[in-house]
Amino acid sequence: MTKTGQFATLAVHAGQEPDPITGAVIPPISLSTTFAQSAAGVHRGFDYSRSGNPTRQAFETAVAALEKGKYALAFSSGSVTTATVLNMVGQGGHVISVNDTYGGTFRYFTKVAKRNGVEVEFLDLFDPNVLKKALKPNTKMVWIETPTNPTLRLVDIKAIAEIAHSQPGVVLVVDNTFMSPYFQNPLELGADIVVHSVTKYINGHSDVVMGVAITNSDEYNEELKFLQNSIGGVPSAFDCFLANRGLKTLHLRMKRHEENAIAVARFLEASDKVEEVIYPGLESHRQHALAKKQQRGFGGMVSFRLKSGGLPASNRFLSTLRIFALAESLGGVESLAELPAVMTHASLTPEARQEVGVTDTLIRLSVGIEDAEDLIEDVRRGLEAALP
Ligand code: P1T
Repeated sequence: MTKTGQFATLAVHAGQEPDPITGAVIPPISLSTTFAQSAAGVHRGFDYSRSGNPTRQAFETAVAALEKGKYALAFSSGSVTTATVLNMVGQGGHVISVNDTYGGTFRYFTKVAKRNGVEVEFLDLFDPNVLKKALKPNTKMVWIETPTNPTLRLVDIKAIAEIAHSQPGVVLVVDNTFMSPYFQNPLELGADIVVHSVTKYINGHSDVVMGVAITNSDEYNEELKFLQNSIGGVPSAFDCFLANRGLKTLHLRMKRHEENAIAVARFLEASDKVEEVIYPGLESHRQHALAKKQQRGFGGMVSFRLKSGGLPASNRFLSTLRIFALAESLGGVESLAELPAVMTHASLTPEARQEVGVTDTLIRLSVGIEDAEDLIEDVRRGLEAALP
């Protein structure tokens, strides 16, 4: 019986039925790669673990409930989720992507999808009307991230969905990694498929690399399930167990991430060593009104630009931090800081970095769930060292 309820209840209970044999209240780690059949082709829902696995199913059911979707499919990374979804577009297909994406997504689109005969065009979709003029007869997919990584710009999902769907067969995909299902549900705003790097907030403890795709469409689910099984980029049962465990506290963590992010963003905004703070929860964010409209909160990611000093100042900031670890990734309980131009977004061409504003003084913070006062003190010391 599927439990119903609001977010926290679903996070704890959806897909987590007690084991019918032992009564275990937590889905066991089901390591078996294969499942006995009572007659050839007759089984209890699982035949081979690439095609389906009980621990994976528990996680998928929970994520689907939180993203307001009918179906979820888990993958072995956010990147292979992207690759699998892109496989829905056949040779000769045209894809329109927002011009500010995670560096690995940009790399896949420009280097790998291209090899497979898929043309990806990058556009500034922050004005939805840009999409209207860009749709071509062979456009099969529109890909957006919102807020974007790392410049935290927003795309109006509802407006983009309306325009994308004015052409039959165009699939709108939203990478919802930065918001997590707690703060934003793109399917409710008209998206067809939502993807996540589960590695980030959903798992939340920086100990699993995983991805997931969610949809309400029977047709897209069938296609993605076929691709998931054919390409085979599936996560291990152990990773599914950990991600499932992480998911149960998503609501608690996201609230705290946000509280701390607001405190850090306000501190940065008041500093004379900072040129610009980019956080959708600040009134100064250019799209604050849109953030309030399409999100239920603002998340835990804060980007900012040092006032001067170039790369050396950024490096001084980063190497002085004691609580924030200088590391890629985001969304874990611990705070992280990084330099996108050199780290996560190094795979963008210099021109692409320039276009979206990934400069040498742009620093990205993944604000964790520690005590805000300690985080602020760490950032204060970093700024002092960066620009004495
Ligand atoms: O790392 P992986 O699980 O394969 O997910 C890729 C990915 C997809 N989408 C977004 C928005 C992402 O941020 C990422 C991964 N990002 C980082 C590793 C990073 O530090 O930004």
